[in-house]
Amino acid sequence: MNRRKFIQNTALTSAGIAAGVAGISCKEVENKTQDTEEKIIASSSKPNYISISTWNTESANTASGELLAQGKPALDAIIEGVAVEEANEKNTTVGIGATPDREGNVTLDACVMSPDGDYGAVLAVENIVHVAALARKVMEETPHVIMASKGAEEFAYSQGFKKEKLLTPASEKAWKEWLKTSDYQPAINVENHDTIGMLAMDASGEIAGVCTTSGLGYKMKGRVGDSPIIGSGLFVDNEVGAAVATGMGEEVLKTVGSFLVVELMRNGMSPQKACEEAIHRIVKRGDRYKDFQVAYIAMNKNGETGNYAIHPGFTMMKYQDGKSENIISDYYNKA
Ligand code: SD4
Repeated sequence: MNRRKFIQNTALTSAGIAAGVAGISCKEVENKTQDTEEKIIASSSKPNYISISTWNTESANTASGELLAQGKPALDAIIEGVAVEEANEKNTTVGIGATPDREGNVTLDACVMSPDGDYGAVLAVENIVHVAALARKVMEETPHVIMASKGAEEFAYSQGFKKEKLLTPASEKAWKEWLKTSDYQPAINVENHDTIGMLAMDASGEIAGVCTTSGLGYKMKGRVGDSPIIGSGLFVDNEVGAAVATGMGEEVLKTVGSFLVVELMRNGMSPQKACEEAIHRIVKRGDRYKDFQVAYIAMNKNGETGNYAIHPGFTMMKYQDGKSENIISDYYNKA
């Protein structure tokens, strides 16, 4: 018996019994059966593979999605996917060309989590473009999970990473312009690009996640945000799902946001509801949310996804079964 037939027969039998008990007609039974069948099929329509990422990061997410389509593991797909934007000089929030700290140093943060629940991160690294790949090296080639600053940079060279100048003429010019006022007020949405958080489920159903960023533009020297911190910027539990954050890292850290989203999904919430609840945890801490943006994206083991932000302007890229779309996120601040 094929699956559709099985679902139909199962639904018919239960609906028939229910009709006998409730005293309703055969036609009504048939209609109810169709409803039930559609609901069962909808809830079990898991994508073959899926990649989602924060903001309008189409090139990175499509690169990941296409690798998944070729049957590549989720972990490889996301690292190669974000590498596309890390190498893009025009992207001012990741890799080469990223906005520096207020002293002109470009320092990058990244982390990765595997389907096995392993994790690796690098904090405040200079001169290395592909910090997501470096975080993977920390995870796979060292007994540690986090490496910071100079030590992480030296480890990168030992692994064959090249030394590169991350401050481009354009980012240097923008920094010098900023120095004229030195006004540190992170914009609610940094237009077009931002931290790239990416989650993927491969054809075997395995989930992995990554986050790569230069953090907040013109931050204090040494400042590290949520992005490379397990449970805050990113969390993956291959039995449940995964979540990743973007926006004001200080606020995500205080609520351990990505872990919270995954735990809410573990307790039965959809990815969408879980993202909404994690945002509510932030906004209920007081009116300060009016001045900063935070957004989450999430996926569960069934390939269902969710996204939610404090303010309008956030979008999520989704590549699923050969199709790429940019989804405009719902948000809390409708005032
Ligand atoms: C941070 N969460 O360093 C990052 C920055 C970011 O949108 O995502 N900005 O706080």
